[in-house]
Amino acid sequence: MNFELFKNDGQDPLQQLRIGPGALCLNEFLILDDAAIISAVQQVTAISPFRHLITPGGKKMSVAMSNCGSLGWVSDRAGYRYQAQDPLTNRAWPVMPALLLRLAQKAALQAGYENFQPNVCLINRYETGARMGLHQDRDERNLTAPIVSFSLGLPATFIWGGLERTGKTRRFVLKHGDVVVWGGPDRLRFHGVAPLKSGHHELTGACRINITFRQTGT
Ligand code: MD3
Ligand code: FE
Repeated sequence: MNFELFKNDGQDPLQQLRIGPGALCLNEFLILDDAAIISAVQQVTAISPFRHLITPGGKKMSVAMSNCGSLGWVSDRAGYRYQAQDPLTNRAWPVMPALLLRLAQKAALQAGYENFQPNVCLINRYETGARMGLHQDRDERNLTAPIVSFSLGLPATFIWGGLERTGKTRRFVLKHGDVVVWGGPDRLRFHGVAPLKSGHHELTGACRINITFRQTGT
């Protein structure tokens, strides 16, 4: 990640950057496990394939999604929600691969969150031009738990706003191997992702993969 206001000067041996009171970026945290993470994603999406969900407003999302864990995030004309069944297969979502759970918990711990037990793992695939408009993540019942996000493949410009939609935004780049842990007062910030620029990454090809780990009730 490259956050222009807080450039990492390389002096922090943990390569971590505080971007807000409750948000910490762990640069290249995933580098040693990147290939294993991508193969875990492929195992999940062989069972629950990537698909473009429909928003409640009837638009097809440009980001393709899948989930693993006991609940998955879905959207359709009826709204956004977490559910135990994949609507595409009518079966349970695949089990969260142990490697993904372990790395998400390790990152949360490093950011100071001791008992992170994510039951949702949302996997987003961005192809060229795919974007995510400014939104808040508030479908989770437990807003005290952080969200942990993994970025893999092509870089993306992340847009970080305030607690109101109209607030000032900042932009920074999320790169391959970066993890961001968002909690506390930063948990309800508006955020989005600018349209993905075309490119090639040796592990993911023309895509960016973002994985978010969440803890929620039903
Ligand atoms: C800041 N995904 O899936 S991850 C999402 O890169 C989502 O695919 C983006 O926003 C992506 O909902 C951003 C980073 C992230 C996730 C959750 C947050 C940042 C957040 C919740 C609160 C504040
Ligand atoms: Fe989000």
